[in-house]
Amino acid sequence: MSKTTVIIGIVVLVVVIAAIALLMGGGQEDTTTTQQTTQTTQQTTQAEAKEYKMSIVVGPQSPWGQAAKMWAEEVEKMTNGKVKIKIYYAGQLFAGKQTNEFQLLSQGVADFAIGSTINWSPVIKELNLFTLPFFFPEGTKKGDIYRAVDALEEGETGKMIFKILEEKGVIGLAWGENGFRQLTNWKHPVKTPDDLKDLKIRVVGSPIFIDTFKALGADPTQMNWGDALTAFQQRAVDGQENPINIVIIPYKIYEFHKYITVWDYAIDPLIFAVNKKTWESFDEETKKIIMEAAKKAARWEKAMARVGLDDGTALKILQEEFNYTPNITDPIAYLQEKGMEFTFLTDADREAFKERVASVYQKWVPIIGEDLVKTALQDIRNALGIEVSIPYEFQS
Ligand code: X2X
Repeated sequence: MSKTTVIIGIVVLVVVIAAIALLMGGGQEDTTTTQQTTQTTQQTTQAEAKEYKMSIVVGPQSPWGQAAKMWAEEVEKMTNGKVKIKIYYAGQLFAGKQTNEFQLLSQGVADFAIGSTINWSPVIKELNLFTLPFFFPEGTKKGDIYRAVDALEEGETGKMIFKILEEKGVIGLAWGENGFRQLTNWKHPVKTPDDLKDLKIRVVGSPIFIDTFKALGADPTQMNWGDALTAFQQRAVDGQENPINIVIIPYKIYEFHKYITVWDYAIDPLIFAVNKKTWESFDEETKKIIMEAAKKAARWEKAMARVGLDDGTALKILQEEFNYTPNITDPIAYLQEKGMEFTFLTDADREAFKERVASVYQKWVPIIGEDLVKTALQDIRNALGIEVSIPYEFQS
């Protein structure tokens, strides 16, 4: 070994020891400085092109998920890439627990969401209005029940609800639709309340569902959507309830359940919404773009929820306004081809179910608020000229 080699060896050793010492303590200040620099750089980049988060409970196979994409893409395009929105499908932002979505949105963990009123109803009690069982009347002609829903959303009721959301830090921009929820099961047809007796039904984690299905004589069990398909497949439950176009078809529920009852017992509107602080951070022009894009995507999505189930209005909207014809325009025939057996309820059949749920009205109308329920009845009266009777006596 030459003298030079030894000297080089010592120098290397000293450098290594110094480096270790630096890492173990002496260098802490330097590391912090580096972290701070990185953070500042990140903040600057974010300010230039901030990426916003949008929460969706279902996946992109549903028109509900597709509307999210439509909304986000339109906003990005119209703002020239200034507002980028990343979509978190299938409940990724709240680890599957769908009733947490509203809190995450109001806290700004999510900036945007297309939320189901059911999933938000444990926090916003007024949203249980839509799940009062058999509240919406079929009316006298096909499509009336949808006109009743629109009347509420576009009328006083909708205004009151958006005001309540705003007080909780969320701005509602447009109404979409999951749809009227229909019952499916693998065991047998359901036409009367007695047919529910031996059925274990998966319901969402919103308490009014447990009350309703108990009142109807079924055995309800709460489950997140993320766990539901496995439960259907393994027959851990016998049935479930969800809308035809937005959930039953995209999630191929016909692979698990043969029987479907079209009973229109509850509507599940979707709300295109934004966190209030995020909203206020936008300039007027950007707000206008986001609002218009929400309205457009919601109009498409709502028509998708109704196509083939209403009086033909939805298909007309899709074709005339969006130049779009969906693959399935007759969802009932489609599900029949897949082997499903349909039971349609008459008004009299629905009444028999409605009589069983008086206790649900006794408990839930005061929680929802008598004023809001009265306003909803008034909105329906204005639109359809129908007096809806509910199994409840108003106190005030
Ligand atoms: O969980 C459900 O049933 C679903 C997908 O319809 C909702 O998110 C309310």
